[in-house]
Amino acid sequence: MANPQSQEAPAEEGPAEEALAEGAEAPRKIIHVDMDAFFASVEQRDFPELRGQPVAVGGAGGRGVVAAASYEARVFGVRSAMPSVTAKRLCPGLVFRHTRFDIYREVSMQIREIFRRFTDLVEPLSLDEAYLDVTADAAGLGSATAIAREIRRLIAAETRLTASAGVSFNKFLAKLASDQNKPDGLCVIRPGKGEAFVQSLPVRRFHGIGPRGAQKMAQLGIETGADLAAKDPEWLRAHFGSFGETLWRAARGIDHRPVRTHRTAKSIGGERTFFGDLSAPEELREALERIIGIVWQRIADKQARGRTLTLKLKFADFTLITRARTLPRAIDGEAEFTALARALLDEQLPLPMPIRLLGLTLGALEREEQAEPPAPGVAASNPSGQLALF
Ligand code: DCP
Ligand code: MG
Repeated sequence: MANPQSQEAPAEEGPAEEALAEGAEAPRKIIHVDMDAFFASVEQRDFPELRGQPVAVGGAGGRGVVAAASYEARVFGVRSAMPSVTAKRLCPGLVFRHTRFDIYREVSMQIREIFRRFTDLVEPLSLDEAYLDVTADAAGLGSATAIAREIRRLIAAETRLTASAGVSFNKFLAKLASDQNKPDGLCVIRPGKGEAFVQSLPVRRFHGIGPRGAQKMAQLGIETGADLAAKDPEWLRAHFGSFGETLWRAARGIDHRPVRTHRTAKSIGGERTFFGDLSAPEELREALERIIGIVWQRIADKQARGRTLTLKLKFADFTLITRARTLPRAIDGEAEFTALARALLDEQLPLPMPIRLLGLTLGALEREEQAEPPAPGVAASNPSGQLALF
């Protein structure tokens, strides 16, 4: 990121207040499934000469970055988002492949179809991962763990790729669990064990806390979930604003967010909190472009269509404004979405004061099944319907 003072905070998406009151709902059974070294594994599957080799998928050129690294490449320290030149230096034998998005999308559809054999409550996070609410156990397998085992078996059989799965009673823990025994792993965090599990982990493992977020936390003396749990809510709010509440809950393994399908979502959005406030127009525009990328990816993943685009700005003094534009029809593709988002921001410039948060939400979504009653486990009265990243 250009300005080290405005590093992305542990980005939050959707208001923390969205969470329902503790104990308001019956316990859920959630599975998080995440494909192993996804793009790289697809390449190794389709090109047998790549098997056992350190493989990076992405741009090999001067400014290219690694999108995915095979586990053989990770031994050398090669990672996603690393400049390809760095990767090549770490691993001189690294084989680069170009991305083949059409194939990855195909596999993504295949795994989603497998998920839907077990539940309608599937929330894809990206091409290679999804949350499933299997509380209802529609297939009658008896436990969420049994369902996760069966899903992993079917993915291996039908795609010849491996996936890791995490099973727990909320999304936050299920996602941590899927990462725990990667690759080709399964991890179950049972009720009563969430808090201890979270507290044993470094905070950089938490979804929503990126490398820079972790760095900022380290400067504040927070390395692990236990360090985070030791901080009181006021301290967290003082340092992280409204995200502090989410952190407080995360440190205790608490997460009330329901699994949201595209049918149950009323809006799709994303927002970013900055550690340093932003004010320069070029910084703001750069930050907006990143949010556009993240939010559009989510919209595309869910194949959602909507008419209203809302820009959200939180100023340094915590005042919040939203500015929306509604079209008579659904926003038509990424280019129109991007143009509308840029126009909404440009209309606000110059800002009266720096901002600490920038967000975009697509609302007035077209419903796939208009008359569908709320799905089990989804709060019908939830006012926001926003997805949450963390
Ligand atoms: N991806 C990307 N750019 C990134 C991160 C990921 O293009 N910065 C793509 C390539 C990955 C896919 O998304 O293969 C899935 O991302 P994951 O974070 O799940 O990473 P992998 O599936 O590659 O590895 P892991 O086994 O850790 O899940
Ligand atoms: Mg993955």
